[in-house]
Amino acid sequence: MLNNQMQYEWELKEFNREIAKELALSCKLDPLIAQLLTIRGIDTPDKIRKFFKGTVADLRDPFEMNGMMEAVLRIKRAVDQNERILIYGDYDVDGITAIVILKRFLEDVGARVSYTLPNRFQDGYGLKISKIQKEKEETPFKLLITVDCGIKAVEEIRELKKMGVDVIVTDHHEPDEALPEAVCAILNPKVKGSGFEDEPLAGVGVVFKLVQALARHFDARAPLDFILKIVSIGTVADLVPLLGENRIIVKEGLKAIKKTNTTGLEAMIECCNIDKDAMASVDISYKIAPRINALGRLGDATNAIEMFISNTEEEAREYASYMNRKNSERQRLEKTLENMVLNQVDTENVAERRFLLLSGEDWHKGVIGIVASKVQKKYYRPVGIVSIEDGMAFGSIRSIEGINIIDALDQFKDILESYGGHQQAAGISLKRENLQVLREGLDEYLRQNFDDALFKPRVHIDCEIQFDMINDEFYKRLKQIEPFGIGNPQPVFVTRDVIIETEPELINNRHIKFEVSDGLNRFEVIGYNKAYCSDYIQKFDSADIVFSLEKVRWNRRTYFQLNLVDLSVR
Ligand SMILES: [Mn+2]
Repeated sequence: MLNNQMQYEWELKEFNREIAKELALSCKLDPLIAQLLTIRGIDTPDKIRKFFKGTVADLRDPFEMNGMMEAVLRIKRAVDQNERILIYGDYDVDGITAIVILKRFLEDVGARVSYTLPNRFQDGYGLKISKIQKEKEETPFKLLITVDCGIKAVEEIRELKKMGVDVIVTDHHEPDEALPEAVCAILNPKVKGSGFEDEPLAGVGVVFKLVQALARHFDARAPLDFILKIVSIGTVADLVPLLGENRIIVKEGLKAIKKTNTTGLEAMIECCNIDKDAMASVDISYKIAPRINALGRLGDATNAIEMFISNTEEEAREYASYMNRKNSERQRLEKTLENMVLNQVDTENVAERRFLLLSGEDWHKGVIGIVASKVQKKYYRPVGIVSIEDGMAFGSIRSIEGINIIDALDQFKDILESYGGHQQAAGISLKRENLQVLREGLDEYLRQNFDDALFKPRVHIDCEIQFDMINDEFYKRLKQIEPFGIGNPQPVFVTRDVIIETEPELINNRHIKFEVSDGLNRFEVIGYNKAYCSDYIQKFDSADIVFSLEKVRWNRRTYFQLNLVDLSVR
């Protein structure tokens, strides 16, 4: 268990001082901003220009992606010959938004197109032949385009070929050694030689490149504003690094959201209570994404697609409020499962284990992933939550920084029926009788191959600052490096030896609020979900404090607030 006093190991991020100094001079940057950028790998004048000034014009030529021309030509043929196209997607935000933009664009250029996506409970993740077969009987099609899935569907794609279906795979998941054969094209930045290995695009980002290429080839004007809005939502929700193309996409997408109205999106923003003019990437990750994902988690994600493409406000509002209801239902299910899981953890000797595997009969598969994340955060080690149904185990694993869970699962290929995903999050299925082997085996594997220090949660601190540096000018500069997300996190600061001016006040029994100062400058500190630190803080008069900075507007007053990350007494 973590001790209450210091939640994290503090680690001051390292950076090359010489480079930062040079950049500050040559690009006329505030030294602190130059430092933050160097830490984030934005360490040449060209990278800095693109970081601040990058626009759609700086996006790379989509035809540099391997397979792009083949994909475009096959789609062109389908449109010319009036063949029906089926888009096959996924039930998460990434998959949904990918369907939305591809469908919209293809329809605009006159294609006959329909879409389908698996049901988490009936079909599970990825290409499912039975689903496609049914679709084909209802509305025959010759070309299938996968979005946000398909890279591992070697068998299924072979089967489709036999059925006379041509396949274009667009995906961003880690490929196996064997790629699907006899496909028209594979678009996936993670495939060796893709030409886009250094761009960590989301599934919807890959589709965006395809749409860019199609627009050029068809000489059509893509509805760029609409597309960027949708792509930015999928990109932020899928937790890919917000650097390079992704940064441009999200920045421009957020700008477009503020500038113009899109029926479906307005309804979504309204039902999330988002202040549109101040909308930021965090609104997508904390408000929009969970609501859209709730649909897929509870069954049918089609409603989200229909919301995004709905034409009337009334219709869009109905979809949005349905989504809100589903989200509440999801929260309830999540809480119930979380309690069951934590009870099970209590019976374990957590400190002794490197891998936690919790399982139960018929646990709700839609929420096992979120609960796995929560348990991972609490105990800070890879966590698997598994639902057992008819002798089969279906699970979701969340890893920690520095441990690639896909590599780890590779060691257990023999006992896994299927597995896949990303370095930090994976899905698995296996026979129930093999659960114990995985549980002990993975624990042992992590013990053998990874340093103990990895299993201590750490906070990465960008730099030390003094309270007298915090002012409007400073804040304005910080805002310029938004949008924050993976790869470009919100800056975290440490200030040493501050005076704790007031006792922590509890808010809703979950959060705390208190004031600190350096003797001259006084600030309010808010500790979200840090009520448990209250007694500890009370005992001291001064401390080192780790925080991120926020400017809040409250009752016509604006002031700086320190969002507490951690605190330590000297
Ligand atoms: Mn994805």
